[in-house]
Amino acid sequence: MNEIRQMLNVYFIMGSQDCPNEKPEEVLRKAMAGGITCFQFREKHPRLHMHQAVELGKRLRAMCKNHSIPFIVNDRVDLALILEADGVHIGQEDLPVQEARKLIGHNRILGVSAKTPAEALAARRDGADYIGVGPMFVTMSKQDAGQAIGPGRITEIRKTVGAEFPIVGIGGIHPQNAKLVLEAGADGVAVISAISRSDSPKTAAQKLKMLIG
Ligand code: TZP
Ligand code: MG
Repeated sequence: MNEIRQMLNVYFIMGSQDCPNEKPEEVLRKAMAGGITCFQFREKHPRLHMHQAVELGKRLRAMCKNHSIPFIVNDRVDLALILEADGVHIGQEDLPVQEARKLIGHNRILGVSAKTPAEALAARRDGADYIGVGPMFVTMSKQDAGQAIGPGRITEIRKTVGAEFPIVGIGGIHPQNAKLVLEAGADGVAVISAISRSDSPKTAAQKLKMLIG
């Protein structure tokens, strides 16, 4: 449990759609130099074919392996298995948590998005290793993220699932507001644009890392 809570400290999420100026490999290289503790491959580019996603995923996966950074795949259990990922992260509209667990087994990490205490409890009951709660703030990186729910929701969910259960906040988080999410009870912050669209992905990651107590 503690290992997963640490892994969530600075959780960088990215796909080719999040990298307008540079290759994803280059952005990930810089983010790793800045000290990210976990990476999620979240490929949503409308024009990228699945076989291209596999090729990109293989390159990013290899980079994470070389740096001992856990590599998590968003949404797709098949892609996670193909890439020999360390885990998969699913939302409320994806596979049922128990079914995803059956497919990935017990040696891979399972993350689940939860917006409410009820969703958080169900995710924990059905086998999630951690939950992602958000959007904390307004986000430009996910069209259907819904309204910001604010760090207060983390405090509420923390009370419901207990002090030990791993929780990461997500959505509109950057170095200037991350402290609010951590103080609310999150073990870490998950970010896309704060790193991927930064002039210096490395500095952005470093700044987030410095906030972790
Ligand atoms: N899930 C909830 S908000 C979000 C996801 C994937 C997007 C987070 O991106 P950003 O750029 O850190 O706001
Ligand atoms: Mg999803």
